[in-house]
Amino acid sequence: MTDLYLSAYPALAEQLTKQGIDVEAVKAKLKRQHIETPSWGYGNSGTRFKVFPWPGAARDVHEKLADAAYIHKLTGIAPSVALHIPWDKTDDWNALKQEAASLGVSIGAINPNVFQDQEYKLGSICNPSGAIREQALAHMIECCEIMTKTGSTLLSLWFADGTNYAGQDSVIERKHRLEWGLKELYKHVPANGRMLIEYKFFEPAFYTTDLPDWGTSYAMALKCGDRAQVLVDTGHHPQGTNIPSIVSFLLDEGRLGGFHFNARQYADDDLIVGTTNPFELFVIYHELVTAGDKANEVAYMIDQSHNIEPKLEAMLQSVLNCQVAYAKALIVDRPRLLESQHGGDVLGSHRILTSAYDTDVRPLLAKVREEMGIQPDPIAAYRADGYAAKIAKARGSADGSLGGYPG
Ligand code: AFD
Ligand code: MN
Ligand code: MN
Repeated sequence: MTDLYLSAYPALAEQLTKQGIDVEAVKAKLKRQHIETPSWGYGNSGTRFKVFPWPGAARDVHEKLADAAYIHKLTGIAPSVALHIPWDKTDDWNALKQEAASLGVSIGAINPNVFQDQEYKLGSICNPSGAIREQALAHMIECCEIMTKTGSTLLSLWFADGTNYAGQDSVIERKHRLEWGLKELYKHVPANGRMLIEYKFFEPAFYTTDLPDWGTSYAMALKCGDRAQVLVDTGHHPQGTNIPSIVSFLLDEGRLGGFHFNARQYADDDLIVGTTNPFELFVIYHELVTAGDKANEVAYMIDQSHNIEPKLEAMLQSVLNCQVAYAKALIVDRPRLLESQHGGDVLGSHRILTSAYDTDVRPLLAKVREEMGIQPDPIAAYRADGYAAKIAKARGSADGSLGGYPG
């Protein structure tokens, strides 16, 4: 297949050039793509019902870094790894930073965990107890210190806060507590760092959620300051929500901080990126490319926990699906699209977009990888080499979740 894709490249390049696309510029952009993988995607995790131990799943932060480095080696575009605290806590952050660098990756977003301790049963910074709110804040401030020690520039916040029953707590008071907590925390974010506020419309709370949607995250970000932005997790919306339009609004306002990519069919399913929603993923990337420089700082992160599928292959596929979507977005004929839009041509405009989506970009990506000095077909390379078998043998099947989402 690899040869087939590479040999199809000249014809594709010629066709794109005829359409006015600067193929060399497209390739240069593809080589600079950066998708961050999550440490928690490499450890065991499960559903609410069961953790199925995966042979070779990473058992500690060192093994997670090694696996992330392996995905980067195969793809060339996954050079950083997000950490979850305290799951990935270590005594020596400098040593961990060096260890990552020696593996060819860097430490990406720091994710505080204010949902797993017993105290957080009624929430973290929105908890009715002032002492628990302070405890949550102190943990997140510690995460800001970890950012400085690891060289991370992103604090990525997600709260499990909400209520299950009408009248359970004062929604207004919870809003005030949220605002207090975020503003206090913002003071501690390193000067070169950003604070990303994630939202999710339900779960684990089922009646109200304190940060249910992008509008709430956006409003909170405005109250905090310029370096507070919204994080869009593609799995966190009600059915039918138009995510690309949220993306374009936030981009234009300078408040799109980053993504947690995954796919969902029903709720927050955390499936491989682009498996249920390839067109949506493409349109998201189209909005990003269209926004030009306004998208420069956006952080592209994967947020998935694979429970029944091979973890490394699933992560690899996710990175590759982002690459395909980006490549297709880069070959949209934007000048012609704009002209068509201004002329009010409804279907003509739509077709200009779908014509890029319908293009088989696999030859282009094979060429890009060849030029980057990596295997043109990363899935074939993964299946042919012995890394997964080697770690399965060395690590075995551990019990429990070990730094991932428990069942
Ligand atoms: C939870 C949330 C969310 C968040 C993650 C971070 O659903 O996706 O990003 O925790 O800890 O899974
Ligand atoms: Mn997420
Ligand atoms: Mn989620």
